[in-house]
Parts: sequence; C-alpha cells; structure tokens
Amino acid sequence: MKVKITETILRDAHQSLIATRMRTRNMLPIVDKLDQVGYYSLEMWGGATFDSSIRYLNEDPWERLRELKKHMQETPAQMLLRGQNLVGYRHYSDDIVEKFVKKAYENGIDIFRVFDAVNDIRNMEKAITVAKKEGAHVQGTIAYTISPVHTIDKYVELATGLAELECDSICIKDMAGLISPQQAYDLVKALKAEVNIPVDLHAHCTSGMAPMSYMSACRAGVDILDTALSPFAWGTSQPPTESIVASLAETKRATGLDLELISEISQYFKDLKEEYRCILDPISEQVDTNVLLYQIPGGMLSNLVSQLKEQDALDKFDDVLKEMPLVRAELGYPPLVTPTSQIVGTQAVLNVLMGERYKVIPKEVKDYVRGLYGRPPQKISDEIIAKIIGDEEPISCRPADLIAPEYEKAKKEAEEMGIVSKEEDILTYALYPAIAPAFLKGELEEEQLTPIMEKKHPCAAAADVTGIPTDYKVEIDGEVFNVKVNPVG
Ligand code: 3PY
Ligand code: ZN
Repeated sequence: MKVKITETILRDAHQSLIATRMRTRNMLPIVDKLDQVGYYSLEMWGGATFDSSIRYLNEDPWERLRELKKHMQETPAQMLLRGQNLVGYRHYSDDIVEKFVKKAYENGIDIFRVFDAVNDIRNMEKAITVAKKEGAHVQGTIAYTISPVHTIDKYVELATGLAELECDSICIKDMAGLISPQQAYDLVKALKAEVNIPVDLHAHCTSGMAPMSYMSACRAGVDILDTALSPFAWGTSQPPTESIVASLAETKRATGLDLELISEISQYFKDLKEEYRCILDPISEQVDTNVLLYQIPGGMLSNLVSQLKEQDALDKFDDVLKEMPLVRAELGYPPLVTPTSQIVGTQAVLNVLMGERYKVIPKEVKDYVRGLYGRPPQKISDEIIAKIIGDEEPISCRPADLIAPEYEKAKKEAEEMGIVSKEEDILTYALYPAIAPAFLKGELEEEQLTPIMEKKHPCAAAADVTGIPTDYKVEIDGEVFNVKVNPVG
C-alpha cells in the first residue's frame, strides 16, 4: 500500500530552521503547485506560526489560513494544536478551546493534530471532542521520548485512549529526532497491531536517524510520513520529501508522487531560502547525536546558548547539558516539547548558575509539580515535591477543570479597547493579551518586528534567531523574566 506524505514546508520546516519566519506572501505564489502534488495533507498552521505572525511578521494568522486555503482545492489543510494550550504556552479555559477549534475549522483546517507535552489525554480531550463534533479529521498524538517509563505498552495505551476518543489517526511525534530505526519499527508494528487506525510518523533529523527510521517504519506498515521539501529539510527539520519519495519509488510502498513536479516546487524554496539565509540557525542545521545523550532538541540547544550568553556564562554550557537530564528525571521524565522544554531547561540553567540545585524555582516549575500541566509520566518523588512546593498537595483533577471560563472577559476587554473587527480577533487577544493589542490596532511595522532580518552574517544572527516566538515568561519570587524560547517542532 502507498505511503502517504504530509508536507511540512509551510509550518514545521520553517519553524525548525528559520524561527517560523516564512511569510504568507512567500507561500502564496507556490501553494497552487503544492496543491497539485497529491500530498495526504499540507501542514500550514498552528504550532508557533500564530505567535510569530502577530509578534514578528505583522500578519494576521487567520488571514493566512484563509488565503492559503483558497488555493488548496485538493489537499487537506493541517494544523498542530498544543491540546489545551492551543497555540500558546499555558492552558486555556474550555470555552476558549471550544471557540478556537471551531473558528480554526470554520476558517479551513481539515486535520487537527492534537498533542500534549506530557501525554496527558485529559489535556487533549476537549480539543479532540470539539474538532470531531465539527467534522474534522483528528490526529491524536503521542509525544515521543525515551525514558524508563516510556515503554511501547505505555504508548499503545495512550493510542488506545486516543482511538476511544474517536481520533481518526495516530501521530508519533518525535520532535527531538530521537527515534531509532528499530524503535520506529517496533512502535509502528505495535500500534498497527493494537490500534485500528492509520499511523503517521513525524520525526526531525536532529540525530540524523530520521530517514532510516522512516524506512523501517514503512516496513512496519506506517501509513503516513511527514517530510519537508529539501531546501528546508534536514537538521532540526524533517527528512526531505524528494529523498523519501525517491527511496520508496521502487518498493511496494511507493508514494506515487511526481518527483519532477516536487523538484520544480523545491526550486522555488531553494531560491526563497536565500532571502532567509541570514536567519538560518547554524545549530539547527547540524546533525547532533548528543540529543540522544541529553535529550535536548536542536531548537532548545540554541536557546540554551543564548540564555547562557546573556548571563555571560557560556563556560557553564557543559554543566547545563548534564543537568538537564537530571532535572527531567526528577520531574518525572516529561517529553521535552513546548512548554515542558522551557520548564525543564530554565530549571536546569538556574540549578547550574545559582551554584545550588533548586535554590531558585520559577513559578512554572512549581505549577508543573502542582500538576497544573497534567500528570507527569512518572510520579515525582515526595522528596522533590517537598523541595519544590513544600507541603502543598498536587492536584489530581484535569487541570482545565480549575480554569474558569475566560472568553466573555476577553471579549469585553478587547471590545473596550476597540481592537475587534471580527470574532477571531477576540481569540487572538485572549491567547496573546500582551502583544495582540498593538498588532490588532495596526501599530506594528514589519521593520520593527524583524530586526534579525537585517543581520547579514549567519554567526551574528545565530544567537538572536534562537529566542523567537514566544510569550513565555517565568516568574521567580514575584519578578517576571522573559525567557528566550524556540518552540520545538
Ligand atoms: C510546537 O508546539 O510549536 C511544536 O512544533 C511542538 O512540537
Ligand atoms: Zn515537529
């Protein structure tokens, strides 16, 4: 049976390599052609694209969705949704989740890939149910990681739960590029045997193994693979579409896609890449097997470098690398993905820079231990709980059950500010109250928004490019700090 291909060039590929900076005007001239390829889907929205659009590109993300969709007659439009976090960095109330998913569907999203950073199905449930009710295809997601508690049985259990919620397919989301060919084979085989819905493998090339893992996933019966056109492939992005299509061509799993057409489209992105070369993150382009030792995905590595540079503490880089897996283990082995990557990363940096572990603990880490981000994959030891939140009792309910409805309040505020010209604007404001007003009032200029574009030398840009799209702040002893974040694909 044919392997189907999800093309990530319009979302994850540029999120991974050029900090989510590809503009709608660069996408529009080529989307008709992309639509002709016969992809299973085109991932073109969600993840960090929403934040980046309003923060740096002075673009309305809803407008991007509508504009691209007009040219997508044949190919389903796909988005990445961070479960109850939607396209932000904290859990939103159920009424916001419901409105957001409905609007995303109404504006053109056909396939919702829904994940949760700690694989807590309770954080995905609301988004899944609403999207299903709207009539969308929902891809329930396993955030893949390696730890003593992340066994095949556990992943199958999660996938079974997702299928029970009526997800239409399952995605193995290997955002750090950790999955080896053997693991890919075993996991796909198990999912195919136990869960009766299509399986998609989404991997990043960070460790260099992804193309090989894709081949072995094909042998195990994977249904869909995620790839990026070669100019924006490799490194912390996906394996190249052309190479995967060509590799499968003579096999029973041939994709049937036209390499000539794909190469023609690829040329467009090759030229476009030159425009963005100054912000290409050199760290993201390299193969890095250290990710297997420290489990730090490429995007996060570059964050670390810039955080340490800012503190004039680059000499502590190795110590932080070693601290990261210790903190991750103590916090119950969360997969490192937005926002857990920031939570673990910030604590590891503080542990090293303060010269004493857990001397300073950000609010986000405390909230994580309180259970507000969901159930950690492994129970956190009583000792660590006591160290982080004293004698407070972690919650055991679904975190969003504790969040009161937020929509009406956001609506009122946004209307009073006079920044609402369509219902979607209320959602933009509800998700990004700090930056949405200036954007919605039209006060932003592209030039101000993209200073890094002016930097001509890749090395000069490297440190800056890493921070990028985020509203992520940490609170330490009542003081709020901005943390540079590069959401990890
Ligand atoms: C995002 O949340 O932006 C991701 O790409 C996660 O993998
Ligand atoms: Zn990804």
